[in-house]
Amino acid sequence: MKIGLVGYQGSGKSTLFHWLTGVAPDPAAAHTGQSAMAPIPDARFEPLCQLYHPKKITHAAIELVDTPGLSRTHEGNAARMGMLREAGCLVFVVAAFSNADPMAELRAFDEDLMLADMEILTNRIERVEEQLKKPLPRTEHQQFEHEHATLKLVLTSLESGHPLRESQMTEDQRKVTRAFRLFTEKPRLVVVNTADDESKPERFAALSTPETPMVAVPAGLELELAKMSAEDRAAFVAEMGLVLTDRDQLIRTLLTTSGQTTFFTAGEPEVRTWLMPQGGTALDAAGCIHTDLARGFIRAEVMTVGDLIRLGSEREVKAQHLLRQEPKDYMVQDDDILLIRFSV
Ligand SMILES: Nc1nc2c(ncn2[C@@H]2O[C@H](COP(=O)(O)OP(=O)(O)OP(=O)(O)O)[C@@H](O)[C@H]2O)c(=O)[nH]1
Ligand SMILES: [Mg+2]
Repeated sequence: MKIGLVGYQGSGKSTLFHWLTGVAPDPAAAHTGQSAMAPIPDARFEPLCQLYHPKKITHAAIELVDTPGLSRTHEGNAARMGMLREAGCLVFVVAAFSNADPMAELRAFDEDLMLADMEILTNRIERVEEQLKKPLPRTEHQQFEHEHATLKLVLTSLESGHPLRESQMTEDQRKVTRAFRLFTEKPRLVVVNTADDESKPERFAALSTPETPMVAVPAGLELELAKMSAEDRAAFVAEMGLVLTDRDQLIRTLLTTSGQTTFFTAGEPEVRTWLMPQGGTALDAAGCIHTDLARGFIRAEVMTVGDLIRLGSEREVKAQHLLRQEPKDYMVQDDDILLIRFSV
């Protein structure tokens, strides 16, 4: 899933992208957007590697997209919106440096996205209404009626300020809306890009809501610090009395906000995490590794990292009957180490 860094021009999206992925954005690609992967840090690798001494370590990675900034005057935004729609999760980057008003910026940006959604819905509703006037086979007519009712519902709720991700919709209704890739349906996180000398980042707390978490980061400063050698950085941080932002924590927040999670596979050849949607099954996990594993799935052998580290060896985990045999529909947990048994 693509996680889009979105916001108005100059809010610090490219700076944040550079810091999180370690990839410097190419200015020539600024108008089309560009993507890079950010490996997901995980403290559990270290004890696992001490057990397995693997030849190879592989971190699952989230995909971040540095999107072109929207214009505050709306000029040329239609084309940029199309790029933003491709993201499955939105990170609102809001400037809070050089006298910017982050609350006003966030409200205005959110409103721009809502208006764009409303326009799509209104246009589609008009088209469907035209169809409904025509003589159509019964099932087709019913389908249009269902679409019409659903889109009307969503539009009404948007107009009254209730975004789609907060509303209780049936799976049937979601099927209708999914095709439009509405902004209001995407999970989101707010990143407040603070000034280097911001002393009270907690004053931005009002920018978060229960369903939209907020993180305050001096992205420009963090990027500069990340470019320094570890020694210089430590000296600089001590001298200036800075508190570094936990980049690892932010990447993990992006992982969960985007509705994704990871699981482990472990052995002497490789210790590895894999990306999968939250709530995925053992069969989904097998498919993440290789389609052959899903096709020939027999069962998953599962132990937790916690048990393995505590007991010190796979043999001891087995002896304590903590190695489980799980079927296709087993719901994979974040601490699971999976071994997929399959036939070819
Ligand atoms: N003071 C300060 N300036 C910043 C910070 N982050 C970015 N800037 C400055 O803001 C300007 C824009 O930063 P970018 O990261 O390119 O912003 P952007 O959101 O990618 O901009 P567009 O791609 O044009 O939409 C640059 O001149 C940065 O130096 C920050 O944390 N503090
Ligand atoms: Mg940029």
